Amino acid sequence: MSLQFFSSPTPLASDTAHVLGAGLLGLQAPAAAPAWPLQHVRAPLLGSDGLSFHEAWRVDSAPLAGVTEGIHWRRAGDLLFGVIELAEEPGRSDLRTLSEQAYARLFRLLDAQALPHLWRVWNYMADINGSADGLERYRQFNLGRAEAFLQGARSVVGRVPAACALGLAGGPLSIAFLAGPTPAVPIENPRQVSAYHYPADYGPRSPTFSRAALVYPPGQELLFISGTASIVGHQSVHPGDVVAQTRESMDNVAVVLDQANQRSRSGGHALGALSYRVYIRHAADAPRVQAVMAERVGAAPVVCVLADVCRAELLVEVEAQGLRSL
Ligand code: 3EB
Repeated sequence: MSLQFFSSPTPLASDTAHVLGAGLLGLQAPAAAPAWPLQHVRAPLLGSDGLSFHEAWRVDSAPLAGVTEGIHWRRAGDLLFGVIELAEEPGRSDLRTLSEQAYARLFRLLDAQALPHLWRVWNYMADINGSADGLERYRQFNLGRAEAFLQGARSVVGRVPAACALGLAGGPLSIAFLAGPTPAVPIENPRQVSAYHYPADYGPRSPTFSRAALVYPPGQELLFISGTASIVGHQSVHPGDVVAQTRESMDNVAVVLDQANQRSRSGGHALGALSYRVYIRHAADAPRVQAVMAERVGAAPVVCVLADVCRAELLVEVEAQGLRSL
């Protein structure tokens, strides 16, 4: 069983039987409802000609598929990819409760599939910096997520998945995940306080993610670098300066990569051999962000999308992944 990652500005050629799951970035809706779990990130692409960008995880055996408690999933061997989208109904649901429900369902699925270990989670929600009942919506999300981790008998510190959490202009709470049979090897950043140890000034529950994770599909090593922003210690730095924030984010990515490579069993991942997704708060900043990215990662693929980072003063966030054989 081997896993492959494909990305392209055009729809992927239709070897549909072997798609484990996919992501679609851009405002354009998918042409037809796909047979595989798809996370549609409804955000404008920045600085590219196309309207959408397609990413897919492919496997070399036919996956099992199902829909369990609203989670669309596919499983190949011991790899499980799934997507859950929950709409917020005004007056009937709050983001904290919805987040808790989404993660509770997810953990029930993982337990039922006997693949208990979350490796990587992609979280998107509307109006992430908005407030409801006096609490920022991102902080409500953190409350619900942490409660579900605890309810699901998962640790909220240490062995936690790599993740990102971004705001979009609208749409449901959308959570995609990759899970497997073995624990992810969590990687932290010595320049940053671990997010799960952020002090209470950032919300009543700290975010539940690691700075990166090394995970092991059979014969392979997959590195996920979580959403990485201009944070040193626990503080946001370079407010208002998108170029300095992008450089600081990439300094953090480089340190996380170095930490991961100290534990790598594949010979190590190179900065220029990863695939990058960059979230930019203001569309007008895209050219300056892209110039810094080119300076730091050369010709490596970088997809930029318009999205809100989880602290109002943060203008940019970078995530990356790399796959190597063992
Ligand atoms: C940070 O370092 C920036 O809540 O899952 C990055 C990656 C961020 C993941 C999450 C949040 C999350 O705190 C924000």
